[in-house]
Amino acid sequence: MTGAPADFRSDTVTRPTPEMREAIARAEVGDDVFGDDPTVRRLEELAASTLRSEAALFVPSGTMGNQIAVRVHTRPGDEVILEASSHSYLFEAGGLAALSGVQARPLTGPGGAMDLEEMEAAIRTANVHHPRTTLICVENTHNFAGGTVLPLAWHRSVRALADRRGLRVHLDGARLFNAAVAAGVPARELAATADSTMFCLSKGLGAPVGSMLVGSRAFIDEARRARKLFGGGMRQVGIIAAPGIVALTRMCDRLVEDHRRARSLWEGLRGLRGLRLDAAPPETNIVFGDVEPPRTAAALAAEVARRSVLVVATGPQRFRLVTHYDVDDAAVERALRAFGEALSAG
Ligand code: TLP
Repeated sequence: MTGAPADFRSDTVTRPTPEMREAIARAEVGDDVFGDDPTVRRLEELAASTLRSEAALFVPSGTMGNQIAVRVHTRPGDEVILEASSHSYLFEAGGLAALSGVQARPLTGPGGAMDLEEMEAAIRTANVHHPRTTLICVENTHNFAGGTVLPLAWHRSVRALADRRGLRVHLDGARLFNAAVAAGVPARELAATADSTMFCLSKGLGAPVGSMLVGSRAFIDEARRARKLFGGGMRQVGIIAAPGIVALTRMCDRLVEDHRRARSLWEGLRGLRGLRLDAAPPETNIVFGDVEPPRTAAALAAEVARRSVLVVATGPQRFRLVTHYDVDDAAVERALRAFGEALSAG
């Protein structure tokens, strides 16, 4: 690892573990569009049984998983309630409008947990002028709220509201297992509150590619069609499903280490003059901070990059660090040193 930068830009940057590379080499494959890839089938069964759902679908990315879910749950012209800083709203290239022809109704809430009363008030009434509200999208952990964990009780209240008003719920659980491990709640309990759940293999779980979409058999049958429509039907894809199986069976419990390291980063960074860190410590593996002007986050990121530490600027002052399998305690130390030097260097 000497010479390699300590890369805190995202937990998407992890390289496959030796065990994953071995699984890739050994994977049995077939044409998955024909349903012939035994490794993909194993992964889909594993994902479905882990979340106690009827069925699952392997998709190339979290973005595609979310967008397929929206496509299946809605019709063009519908309105989707979602959080104003959610990934589906901010970072999926306008997919809601472009791919499903729906409009977003963004709401806010502390830590990414939309207010239940506001949510209920936002549901459209039967009126020829109105779009139909058909879907609520929720995100846990919530990335841009700071990797926050949304409580199971909140998810259950969203479920109850959706049932009362005849809406569907999609859970963007890109980091579902981070939420589960941090809250001490089985991931299946969170997923049980949604009609569909997407989780990523390629983030904290360390797989090189891929996400899972999980739900009822009927939902997954439709999702499989939408995946084809979006160009995500893949062929001998067992070679990338195989590391996903390793990810799901071996990499969940160790996420507590990432959370511990994120906390160390937060503790170290908040002691540095010129930075403002959130008052509450990170609940999972994401740390956000602001650099005081006139410095900019981009300039700070460039300064620490010169010291072989990579972070992203997410706003003029705001920056983000994410811990993962490929950053150890020494990388955390290195990051703290790099920030300290960068801030004192003028
Ligand atoms: N998040 C990425 C960036 O796109 C911001 C990151 O580095 O955090 N849902 C959530 C909550 C996500 O954070 C992400 C990726 C996705 C969906 C999309 O997953 P991919 O990158 O597989 O399309």
